[in-house]
Amino acid sequence: DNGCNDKSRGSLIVFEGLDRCGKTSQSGRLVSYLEKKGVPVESWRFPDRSTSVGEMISSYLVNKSQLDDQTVHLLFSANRWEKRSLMENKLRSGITLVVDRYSYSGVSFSAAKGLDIEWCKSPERGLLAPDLVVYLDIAPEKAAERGGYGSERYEQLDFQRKVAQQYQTLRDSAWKVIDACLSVDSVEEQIRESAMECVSNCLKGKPLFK
Ligand code: DGP
Ligand code: NA
Ligand code: NA
Repeated sequence: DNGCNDKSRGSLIVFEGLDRCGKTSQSGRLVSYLEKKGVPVESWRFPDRSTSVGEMISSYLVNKSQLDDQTVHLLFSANRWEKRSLMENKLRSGITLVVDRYSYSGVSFSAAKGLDIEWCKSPERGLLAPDLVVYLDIAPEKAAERGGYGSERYEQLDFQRKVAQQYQTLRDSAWKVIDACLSVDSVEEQIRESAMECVSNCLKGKPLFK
């Protein structure tokens, strides 16, 4: 692969944000919308708890196992790596992937624990770069009020505050930051607009690799 691809392809659209920011429901709504528009699309999420690496992550998240911070960081990353070639094949075959969490979660959640951010970024290098990152922006306090957190390891206000700070250092030109406290319909409308623009650029042959 020479990294030069001018053929039309699917888009890699990633949703990021704090726990309870509304990502999961908004990404679902976007997938339904794109389907209605006739865009070939699949809904994905990370961590993908269905693989054996994903099972280790899941057991850690529900506090059934203990792993040190570096180890779990590398497992989350491995969980993305094990899907990399499948993702590339889908994108090249014209399928748009709407992904709930990706490398930005990987870096933010681990750096929030105090791990060195450059160390956190390194295993993510070489994964596919998203065409669009929808960041659903919400104050940690507001997210915590939304029906409360579940019982998973990271769902605590103090920790989510640190995650929010880390996310801010990762913004790049692919990011579309949306105020998650606007009405559900207004958030959805903004996401639709950015996503349709993204899909059309990829159909025009935006390169898969930067
Ligand atoms: P979710 O299934 O989207 O609710 O994610 C489960 C939890 O794991 C959530 O608190 C976010 C966190 N998380 C997601 N991806 C990563 C990652 O790559 N690294 C770390 N450390 N945490 C992650
Ligand atoms: Na969660
Ligand atoms: Na979620």
